[in-house]
Amino acid sequence: MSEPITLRRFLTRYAEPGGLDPNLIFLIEDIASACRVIGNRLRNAAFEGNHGLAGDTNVQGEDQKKLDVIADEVFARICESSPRLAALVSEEREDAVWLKEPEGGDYLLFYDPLDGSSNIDVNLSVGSIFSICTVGTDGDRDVLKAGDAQHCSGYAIYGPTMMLVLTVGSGVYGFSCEYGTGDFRLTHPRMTIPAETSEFAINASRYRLWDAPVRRYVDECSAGMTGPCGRDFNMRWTASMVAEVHRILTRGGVFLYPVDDGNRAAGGKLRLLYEASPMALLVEQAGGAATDGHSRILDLQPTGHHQRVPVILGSANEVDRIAQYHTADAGSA
Ligand code: P6P
Repeated sequence: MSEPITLRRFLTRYAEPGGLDPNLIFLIEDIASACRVIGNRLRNAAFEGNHGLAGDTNVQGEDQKKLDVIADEVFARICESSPRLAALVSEEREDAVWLKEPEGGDYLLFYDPLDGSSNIDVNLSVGSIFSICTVGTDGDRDVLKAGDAQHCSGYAIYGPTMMLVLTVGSGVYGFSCEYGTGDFRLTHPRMTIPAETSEFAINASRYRLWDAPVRRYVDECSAGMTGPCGRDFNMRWTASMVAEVHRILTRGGVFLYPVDDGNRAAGGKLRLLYEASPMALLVEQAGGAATDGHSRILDLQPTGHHQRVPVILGSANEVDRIAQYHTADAGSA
C-alpha cells in the first residue's frame, strides 16, 4: 500500500516541481500546528470555561469571544518562531506585529484566527483563515498586498472532521486531521468547483437592504423552474465563510456577502486581507471565480489592514451572471 501523503510529504515532494522554499514549508507546518491546537481548544471549551464572551471588543468593534482571543494568541505563539516570518496581520489586532526587521523574501502572515465564532456556543462549524505573502525588499514594511501577490492561502475547518485546505498556486488540496495521530493526511486532492450550480448562500434576512442586481439574482434563483433559470435552486447559510467556501470547493455553489444599505458605509462586511483575498485565491485555483460584484477580488489594491469588501464567489457561471446584472444595473443608472 502506498505511503499516505501527509502534509509534510505533500509540501516537500508534491506541492511544486523543485520543492517549496523550506522556510515556507516551516511556516505552513507552524500554521497547521496552530490549527491543531485551536481544534483541541474548541473541543475542550466546555471543560475549560472558554465559551462565551471575553468581555472586550476587537479592532472591528465586535464582541470578542474567549476563543477568538485564545485562537489569536495560539497563532502568534506558534508561528512567531518561524525562521523567515517578518510580520503578523490579524483580524484581532489593530496593527501589524513586526517580529524582525523585514528582509526581502521574508514572509507576511495574514489570518482570521477564528472565523464564524458566533457558531461556537451552538456547536456549529467554525474555521481559521490564513494567507502568506512576501516582503518586497529589505526594510519594506508595506503589508497592503493585492490578492494576486499571495504565495499561499488556506483555511482550517473545525467541523465533524477537522481539515486543512490550502493552495500554493498549483491547485487546491484538502488534508484531514487523523484522530489519534493528529496527522494531516491528503484526502481531497485537486478540489474543483463546477462552473454550474443550483445552490446559493446568502443571509436572506438582509433582502430589504440589497441592491437591485443581488435581488434580481436571488429572485431568479428562488423562482426556480418557474423562472428564467429553468431549474430549482437550494439555499444554505451557515454564518461561517469557511464552511460556505468548503461546501463550494466540495460540491459547487455560490456565496454572496454583498454591499448593502446596512454595511455600505463600511464597504461591506468581510475583510479583504485575511478573508476575501485568501478565499478568492482558493476559489480561483479550484476553477471558480471571486469578485466584489464588479472587479476580481485578487486585483483589488488594499487601502487598509482591515478594509472590508463585498464578496461574491463560487461557480464561475453564476458569479459571471451576477457580475452581468451589476453591469446592466450600472448602465441603466
Ligand atoms: P451574518 C462571520 O462573522 C462572518 O464574518 C463570515 O464568516 C460569515 O460568512 C458572515 O460573517 C456571517 O454573517 O450576516 O450571518 O452574521
